[in-house]
Amino acid sequence: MLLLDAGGETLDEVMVAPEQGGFTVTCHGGQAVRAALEQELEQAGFSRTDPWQAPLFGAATRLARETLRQLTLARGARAIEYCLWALRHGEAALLQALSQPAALDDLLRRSAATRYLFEPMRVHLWGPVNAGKSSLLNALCGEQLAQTGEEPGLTRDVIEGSFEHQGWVVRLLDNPGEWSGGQDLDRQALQWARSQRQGGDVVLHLIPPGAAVPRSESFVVYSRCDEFMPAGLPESGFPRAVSVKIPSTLDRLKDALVALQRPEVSPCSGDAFVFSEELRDDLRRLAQGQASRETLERKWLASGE
Ligand SMILES: Nc1nc2c(ncn2[C@@H]2O[C@H](COP(=O)(O)OP(=O)(O)O)[C@@H](O)[C@H]2O)c(=O)[nH]1
Ligand SMILES: [Mg+2]
Repeated sequence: MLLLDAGGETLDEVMVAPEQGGFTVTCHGGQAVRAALEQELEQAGFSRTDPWQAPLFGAATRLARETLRQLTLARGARAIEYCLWALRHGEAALLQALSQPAALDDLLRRSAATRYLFEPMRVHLWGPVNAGKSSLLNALCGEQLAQTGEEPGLTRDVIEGSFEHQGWVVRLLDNPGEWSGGQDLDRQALQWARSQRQGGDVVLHLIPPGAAVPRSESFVVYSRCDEFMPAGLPESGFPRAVSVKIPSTLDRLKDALVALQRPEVSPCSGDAFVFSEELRDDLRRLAQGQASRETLERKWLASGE
């Protein structure tokens, strides 16, 4: 979590660690920084367990505790912004949700997108050897993570990287290429990568110039498009064309990937504030008439110790 001054400059990085019955918040700086942080936390409904010495804050409600726990898992600017919003407004948003059980299904559906804030989307790069998978991983992540080159079999491991775009973190997994040559080791590597692919959220199938498009792949990316640019592609979404030599194509691909996480759901508007699995279950039960509003209010919104 970053602590900013009124002008938006970063003052300090604040660490939050869960503790028994509350949270320890650690920051650098002097009395003024500490006082400002304490004021923020108190406004958000937290109180110090020992006003004189201990720096331990006890959360006012179960919802606030969940939110702070979630803050420690947040990846990327959007996730952090979202948790800070929920610290201030989550209780009001939950109260409103509880008073409208008919609208709960809709809220829960929108809230599913928040999963990617805390567990970034896993995107597998797939396709024939020399499609440019490893080069694309390196270019998107801005780091030399994987070896690249024309010799087939250079990538034998699943290599992981990540990037942040529009505040969302995306995890990328580079895979060995599909080819009929190679040794046992290459075949085993490919088989292992295939099994790993099941655990991903999205598979991008890279099609180099001249290669055929496999039928079942939904996210087709024409790679090395500086060599050959296919005609008739849509402005946004998939299929798209990409080249590591044309930065704008990399940015548009990042846009398309982030769009898959449904960021049109604005987490900081009360649109989708439900990130706890347990709270989701409780709200589902309320929508189905299996739980009462009072029980949920007591559980999530009552002031704790
Ligand atoms: N012109 C061009 N060459 C590329 C591009 N991406 C990769 N390459 C080249 O294609 C070859 C294979 O790239 P690599 O990333 O190792 O492919 P992989 O086998 O799919 O991982 C290398 O010589 C790269 O330099 C691209 O966008 N444009
Ligand atoms: Mg490779």
